[in-house]
Parts: sequence; C-alpha cells; structure tokens
Amino acid sequence: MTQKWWKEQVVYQIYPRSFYDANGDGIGDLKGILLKLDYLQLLGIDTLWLSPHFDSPNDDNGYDIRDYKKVMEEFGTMEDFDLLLETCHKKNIKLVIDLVINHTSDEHAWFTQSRTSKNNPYRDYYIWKESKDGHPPTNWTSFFGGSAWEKTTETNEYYLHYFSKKQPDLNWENKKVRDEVYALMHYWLKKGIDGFRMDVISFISKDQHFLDLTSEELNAPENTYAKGPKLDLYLKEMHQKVLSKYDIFSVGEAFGISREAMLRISDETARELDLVFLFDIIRIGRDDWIQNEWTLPQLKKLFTLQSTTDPHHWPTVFLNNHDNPRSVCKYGNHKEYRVKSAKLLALLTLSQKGTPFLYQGEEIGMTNYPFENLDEFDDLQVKGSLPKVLKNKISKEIYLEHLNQSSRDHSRTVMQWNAKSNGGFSKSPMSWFLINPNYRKINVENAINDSDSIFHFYRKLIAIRRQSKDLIYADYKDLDPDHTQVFCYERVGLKQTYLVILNVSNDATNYKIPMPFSKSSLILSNNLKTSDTLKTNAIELEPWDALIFKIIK
Ligand code: ISL
Ligand code: CA
Repeated sequence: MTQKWWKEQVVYQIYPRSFYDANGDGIGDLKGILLKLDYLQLLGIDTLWLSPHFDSPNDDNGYDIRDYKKVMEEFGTMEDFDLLLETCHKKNIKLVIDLVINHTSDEHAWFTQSRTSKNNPYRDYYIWKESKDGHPPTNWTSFFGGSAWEKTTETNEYYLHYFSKKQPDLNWENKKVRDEVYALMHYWLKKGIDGFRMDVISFISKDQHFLDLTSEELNAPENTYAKGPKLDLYLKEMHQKVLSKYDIFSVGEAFGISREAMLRISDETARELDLVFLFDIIRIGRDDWIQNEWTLPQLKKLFTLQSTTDPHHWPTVFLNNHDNPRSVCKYGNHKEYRVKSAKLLALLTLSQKGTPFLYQGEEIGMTNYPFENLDEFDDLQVKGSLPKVLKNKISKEIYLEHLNQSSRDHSRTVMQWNAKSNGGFSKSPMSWFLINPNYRKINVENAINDSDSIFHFYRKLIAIRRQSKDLIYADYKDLDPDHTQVFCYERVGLKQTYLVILNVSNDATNYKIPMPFSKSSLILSNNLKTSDTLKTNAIELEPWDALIFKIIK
C-alpha cells in the first residue's frame, strides 16, 4: 500500500452558497469561507473541497458553468479566490475545486456559438442530432425530468443534456473539447490548487450509436450513461497531459458506475484517477426520489465491498454531501438520539478504511429541513421530476413525504453559526435559501461551547487519525456481518489492532464481541459510562453506543 498525503487527509466539502455570507447580500461567498478558516482549523480538517465557484447563471447552483476562468459574481472576485487559496496554504489546508466538464451552461460562449448554425466552428463542441420521425433522437431521459434532448429553433436539431436543458453535454469525442478542458485545468493548477473533484466524470464518454435505452435501463439511466466506451481512454489522456504533472489528487464523482469500473479507474497502476466516489452507501435504499427501507447487514456489506480492495485501490468514505439528505436523519435517529447517533456516524466515517469526506454542518449534527409544501424547494430536480411523479399517479403529498427523506435541498439550507437571526449566516434579513428552525439549538457557537458536543467528538476523532497512520492504513474486517443491530469491525494495522463497536439501534443489548482478545484499552466512546477496558467479551451496549478500542489479541 503506497502512502500518499491524500490517503491520510480528512476532506471537508463546502457548498459556498450556503456556508457564510461576508458581504450581507444573503448569499454565501469566498470571503465568508476565508473568515471561517480558523473554525475549520479548530475542527482539524486538512483539505477543503469547494462546490463550483465559477461564473454561472445558477440554474443548478453552479453546476452549470458559464465561464471556467471567472469567479461567480455573487461569490466574489478572482482576488478573493487567490487570497483564500493563499490563506489555506498558510494554514496547511489544501484546496480542491469542483470540475464540471461533462457539461457547461447553455450560456457558455462555446454553446451560444455552437447553437447558431451547423457549420459554426463550435458546433461539434456539443452533441447535436436530427429528430427521428419528429421525436427526440433517442428515448434518453434527463435526471432533472423529461427528455435528455432539447430542440433548438436555429437549426431544428436537438442537443443532448443529461441534466437540465441549461446544461448541454460537451462532446468529448472532439479533441478540441478535450484540449480546452485540459487547458482550463492547467489554468487552475498553475494557481496552486491541490486537486479536482470531477463532476459526473463517469458520463463524459457517450456510445456513438445513440441507441434507445430498454425499459429496464430507463429505470436507472445512470448505469448505462456511465458505460461510455472511451472513459478510460479520456482519463488516461487527462492523466498524462495534466494530472501527472502536479502533486495533486483527483476524485471522480462516478454516478452510476459499477464497482468493477471503479476498481479499473482508480487502480493506481491504471494512472487515471486517484479516488472515485461510489454511491452505493449514500444512496442505499434509494429509487430515484423514493427512500425505501434497508437493513444494517445490507449497509455493512457495502462497506466491506468498498474497503477490502487490493493494495492498488483506496476508498472514499462519506455519508453526506450537497446532493443527499443529512446523515443523522438517514442513518441515525435525529429525534430521540440526535447527538449520540451523530457521534456514532462520526466514528463510523472516521474509523473506516479510506479517505473521509465530511460535508458542512455534519460536524454539528445538522438535520433535514421540515418542508411543508413543494414550493419551498429550490432544487430544480424537485420541480423537474413532478410531471413524472404525477404521471405515475403519485400524489403531491406522497411526493413531499418522500422528498422530506431524500431531497438534495436538506443539505443546502444555510449553515447554522449561532442563535442570532439567520443563524449568523448573514446580516441580510433574507438569505438565498431556508434556515432550519432548529438553528437556535443546533449551531457552531453552542457546539464549540459544549465540550461534549458532536463537534468536539469529530475534532477528537480527526486528531486520533492524524496521530495514527497505523489506523489510517490498517486492513478492514467486519467481525459480525449478519448482526442486525451492531456494527463490529476491526482495523488491523502494522503496529496495532483497533476494534470498533457501534450499536446502530434504539435498543440496548448485551453484545458478545465475536473475537478473542487478551487486552483492551478504550480510545474514545460516545458514552461516558464506558469502562476503559473490556472485562470479558460481553459488553452492555446502550442505544447508539459507539466505541473504539486498541486491543491485543
Ligand atoms: O440527483 C442526485 C441526488 O439524489 C445525484 O444523483 C446527482 O444528480 C448525481 O450524483 C450527479 O451529481 C452531480 O452532477 C449534477 C449536479 O446537480 C450535482 O449537484 C452534482 O453533484 C449535475 O452537474
Ligand atoms: Ca454574500
């Protein structure tokens, strides 16, 4: 297992729009992040990943880029970005940016040119097709509702967009597109950024036959879209022409990708990407906007699948991001055991094998928002999916019920800094989006002032990881995969073995640790009554107990 700095780091994802508003216009900005770097340093994270900060009409909150070399006006200026990068580096914090190169905004100069005529020099920067007997070229669907094809009046042809019609897909078959992308990557790398998170990188290659999807494929188009024939070719070229020239890391957001493809792409001998986000865990039980039941053994199996890879692979571990609901609501119990279950999830995330990615607000146990009607949502995916919901004879009430468990907007409500108006996010009376009504109780100020808070539990765990490379690189083994309420695993390092016991349930239990050991010493627990050593193999676990021990077998 080769040791790399990006395997040892803890990454914190910031959604700049909702993080902190420094200039009082109700919208988060880069200056706001700068002002909160001390807070992030107190938490102990090593790397920041910013969701897109580029110029954008914000149809999809920045995932629709209009100019890759310009900072979004609402977020500030290029000087603000340069100062943020410089200050991060002074504080030994690395800065990774979000590269959205599967598509651009329809307001990008390349597209405003491309759409004008069939022989415009930018025509082949995008994917244009004639209609088929008056219908879109294929039956492909967009993730934001409707067809993945949009007809334009200038040339009567359709262009492809896997996401909104304001996010036309780039044509990676065109070498000019690839060279433009590599040039813009060099532009940011030359500034000294420390890597890229690559948005839906799994989709950049398209099967040039443009065949209709079968009805089964239409249920989860992402699995087909992620099977483009030239993905590895493009990633190897990108690695050779750009990534290999800097001491950086790359993480591919590989929506729809299979585990096999993940192993192929993130194999360090393949020289493509360093890390890949797999979505199996964070979307467990998900069927589009529906959140179905799932069991702990099913979840444990997914952790084993991603953690027991060979020495050429390194997993990512995350239970939150800007596209998914808050983990304490999905995996924990935010009603009766919010603090305790959030700490359990912190221990799970930070003691697994792989690079942990935290998302703003999870460190203080922020929860889903109590939406009361569909008009309150900002996410275009909510409105975009409504026609399909109604066509499937689902009522708006049921749709709302599911969205209250699955919507992306739960993670886009503004960060809760203190109990003042707007939770201290902004001095403006109105913010761009909602704030959770529980901000008076759940906020950074209260968290820092409470030594037993979720925040300090994260801070201690991050410090434990930092002091122990042995834990970071240790092998992973689930010791009780079939147990329905306890998650018990070991991490076997070169010097030390670690035992993690998580009671992922509302029920107390007397748990028999399925592994003999002679000595144990408690490293951290979310239950102050936990004894420092395990007397026998049997341990009384209270609801949501989370413990990590050093043991000697
Ligand atoms: O829809 C989702 C959440 O349930 C995810 O499937 C998400 O759309 C998918 O993972 C792709 O996400 C990325 O690309 C989108 C953008 O809307 C997301 O915010 C981004 O993370 C298009 O750029
Ligand atoms: Ca602002």
